[in-house]
Amino acid sequence: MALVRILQILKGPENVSKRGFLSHFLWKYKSCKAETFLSGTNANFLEAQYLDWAKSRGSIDSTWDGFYESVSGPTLKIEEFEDEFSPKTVNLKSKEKDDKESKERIKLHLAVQNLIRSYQTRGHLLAKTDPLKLTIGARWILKSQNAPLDMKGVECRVVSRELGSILYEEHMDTVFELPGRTFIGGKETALTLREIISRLERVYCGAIGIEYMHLYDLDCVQFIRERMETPGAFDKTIEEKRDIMRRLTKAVFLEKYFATKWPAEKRFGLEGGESMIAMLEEIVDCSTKLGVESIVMAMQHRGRLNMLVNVCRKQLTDIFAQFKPMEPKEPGSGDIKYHLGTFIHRFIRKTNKYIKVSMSCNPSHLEVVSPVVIGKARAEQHWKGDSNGDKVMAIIMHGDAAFSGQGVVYETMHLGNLPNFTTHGSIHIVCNNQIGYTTDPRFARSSPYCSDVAKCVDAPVLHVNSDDAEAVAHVARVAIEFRCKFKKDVVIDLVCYRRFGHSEEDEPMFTQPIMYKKIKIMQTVDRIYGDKLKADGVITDADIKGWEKEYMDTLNKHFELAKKITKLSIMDWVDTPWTGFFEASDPKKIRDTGISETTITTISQHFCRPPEPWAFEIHKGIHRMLEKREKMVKSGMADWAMGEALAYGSLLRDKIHIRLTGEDVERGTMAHRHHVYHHQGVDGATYRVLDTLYPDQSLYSLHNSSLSEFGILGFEVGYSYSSPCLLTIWEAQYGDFADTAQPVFDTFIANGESKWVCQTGIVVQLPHGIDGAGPEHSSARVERYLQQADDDEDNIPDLDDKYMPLKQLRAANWTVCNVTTPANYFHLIRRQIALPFRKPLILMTPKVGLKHPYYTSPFKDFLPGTSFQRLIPETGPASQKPKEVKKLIFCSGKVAITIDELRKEKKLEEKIALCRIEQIYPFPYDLVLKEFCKYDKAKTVFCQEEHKNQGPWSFVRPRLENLFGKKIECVSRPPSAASATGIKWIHAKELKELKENIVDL
Ligand SMILES: Cc1ncc(C[n+]2csc(CCOP(=O)(O)OP(=O)(O)O)c2C)c(N)n1
Repeated sequence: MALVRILQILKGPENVSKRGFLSHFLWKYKSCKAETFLSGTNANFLEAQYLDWAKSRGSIDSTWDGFYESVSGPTLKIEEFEDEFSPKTVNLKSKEKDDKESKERIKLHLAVQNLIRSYQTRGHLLAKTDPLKLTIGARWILKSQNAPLDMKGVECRVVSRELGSILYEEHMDTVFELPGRTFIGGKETALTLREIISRLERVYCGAIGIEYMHLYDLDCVQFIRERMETPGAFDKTIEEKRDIMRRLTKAVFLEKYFATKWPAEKRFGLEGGESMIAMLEEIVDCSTKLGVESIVMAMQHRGRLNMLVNVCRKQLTDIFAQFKPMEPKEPGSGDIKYHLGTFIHRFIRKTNKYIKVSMSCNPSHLEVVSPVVIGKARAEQHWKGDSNGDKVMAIIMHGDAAFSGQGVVYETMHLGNLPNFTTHGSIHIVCNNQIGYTTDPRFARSSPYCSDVAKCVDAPVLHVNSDDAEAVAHVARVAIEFRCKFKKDVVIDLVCYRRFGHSEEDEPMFTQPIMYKKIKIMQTVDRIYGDKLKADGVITDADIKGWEKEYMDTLNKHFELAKKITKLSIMDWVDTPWTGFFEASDPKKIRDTGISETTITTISQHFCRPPEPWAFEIHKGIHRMLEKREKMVKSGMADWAMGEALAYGSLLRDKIHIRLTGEDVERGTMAHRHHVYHHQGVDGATYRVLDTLYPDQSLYSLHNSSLSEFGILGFEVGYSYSSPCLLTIWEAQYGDFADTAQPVFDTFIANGESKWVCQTGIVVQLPHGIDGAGPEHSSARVERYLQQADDDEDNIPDLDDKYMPLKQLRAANWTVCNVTTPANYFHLIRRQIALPFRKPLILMTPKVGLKHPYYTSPFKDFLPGTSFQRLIPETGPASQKPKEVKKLIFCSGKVAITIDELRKEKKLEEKIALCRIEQIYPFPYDLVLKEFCKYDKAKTVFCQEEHKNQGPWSFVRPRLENLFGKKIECVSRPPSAASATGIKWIHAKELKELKENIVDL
């Protein structure tokens, strides 16, 4: 029936060409049911075959009889339908011609489809995103192919091979059906090739270059395609245009003002990239529309002051005051003005909503702040119960050279989809001024774009010409909408230029003369956009003058006000205030860290109890471990793992949220922790032991991390800034691997408080010990953390002051400990929260030998009244007759076991007294002196298992000598370049010599 009707209709249209009637019909009448099985070539084939069959049934295979009977019915007379246009299969020549022409048309259509796809995929290579017009993405490809760099005909080679090989000028006015995977047609379903290309060029090769076809999620692809391709998508209302103009005016005039008032002051001006402000303002506006309540931001130096003023709405007075030398109100080193942070609850007029905007303090070390701010955002999501990132979002701003050069960018971005680290999408904005200090991009990266790292984390990249203000605003809107819809990272590459040198002191013509000749003639973006709007009749000269005057008046007013500020308050620049915490704590008191017997019983028994066997099948080895643990508990003892569980468990009960991450922390590198059991029969099913201690306990976020120290430690530091009611712990797999996160220690943990009054109570656990494991996996390099201690070795504190230990802690930049008993570990961890302030804790933890009796403590050492011991004094036979002691050994860490075992073996327990310095920094002068005085007849030495040029020796030596007023001997391994030997024989020899020296009286 259908075919007959088709043939009948085909007789009608006059404009039917002489070939492919059926396919033409299908083309034109797409809604026809036949479309589902008839198309192009097979329709032609069926039509021709049908005519053959109708004339003589035996002429084709009899299996077709049923089909043609069903569609034609018995009464069909072919003559009635045949006409001059019907395919004449008898005429072989005509059939061949038809086939050829039909193939040709298919070829052309496929070519057009490919062309569209090519633009979608590669059009960005031709996008005119460089305001200086010096480069386009394609240039990089041509260069790598050693092809000539002239841009003529470049599209054929770089974007699409169809143009000029299949599609020529003669096809330009042919109408082609648009495939479903494009929105360029708007309501139209077919366009001429000329129009198709023109629209593709406009979308993909104009001021915006889009990389999105690599995305795995087709919905993401489709979303961006629609938001970019739909005709009119970039259009702005008059009000929006005026807003953009006003924002540009502020951004440009603020930089000009700085330059006029403080021409020689370093500020890393935004000149050449001012539209970044309009971009951020658009993002902030739109985020409030989309439900975002808090934006956590990080950014590098470039344009930071402008951002602080015009986006974070920091008072201009405060910024201007920063330009003059002023005595600070608070102690600390403070920081330069373009490193400081702030936060504000901004009211957005357009949406009638408040949004919190915070800018994180950051160091000069480019990109170190990136993981920190991600951690902060994640923590804020936790506190707000924002499990899907609807309310809190991170924005990170980068420089082009840093974004492509710094590995921590990847270490940050790869966290994007990890369930326990994701912030549900962040916006990355690269202020791409096409230069890094004095280095050209071609010497700074191996890929066409500075943003290419984004592709391996499945993020779309929107490149945009900063001199096209509306394109900038559009890209901003697409980015925020994408992030809020898909909760994935998105990158904006704001291609701009740097009007002056790297800083205000630099002369760029030394190194980039050609580029800077071009830059000299560039107009500012407010002028460019203002001229455009004037030409379009959207604004007048008077509007522009009015906005400029209004802003200049504001600037002048604040300039005058700034003169009245006489003292600098670093507190005014805090980005994450801990409201109420300090006020509520007694500054002279460390709260008790001991816990009741009931708590010990509850936690210890829970920690021994396996899950119900019918519900969860655990490994036999875990069963055995739990049985042993139970016996231990019954004997009233706690090992290292139990000490830890008691500390964490009791804090969780006290509503302290704990987050512990690191490589393999769930089991523990030393296989001692086992806080997560894995079902032996059900893949992925886990039992998290400490999650069910108390019904109303806090969240215990224990997570194995990716293999990244820099990224994860940075993240956790950021997390720890979020609240004082939180214990954040990062554990290195082995202590020395923490050195790959060195910038986080150097620029945040060690001095964040001193620079920015940002406190953190982060605990960094570093498995440490020289035990024959080789040069690595041995020493956590305690000497480095001690070397960074903010402490004067010549200044012995007032030992009669009962508050001395607390004062020491308050003044310290961090604490460095190497504890030797589970009870002391327990108290130290709990002390982190019991303090009336927060301090980072660098903690050397044991690696092997955790089953050694030394690493056990009786439960009585956890009870109320007990506390952290900064020094564990001698309590054995030597302490009974101190005057007979020949040698007093101060040490730190597991070498105490060696000394203790050795003196037992050599029967020297009465002759050698041993004192363990558990808290190395702040140095426990009072307790050390007490022991020294007690054994005043003994020779005093310091013993360490580390090599002499490493370990705590160089730190403790001057302190001991200043305290005792005499030289002290060091018993250690000899100096060494490596932190341990990899040769067993040497290890044994070193140990033998160390032992000989220990017992040498
Ligand atoms: C980790 C690190 N290495 C080197 C520097 C020194 N430095 C400061 S700015 C800069 C160039 C940065 O270029 P880019 O990222 O493109 O930002 P721009 O200054 O151009 O905005 C360099 C090398 C630094 N601050 N941090």
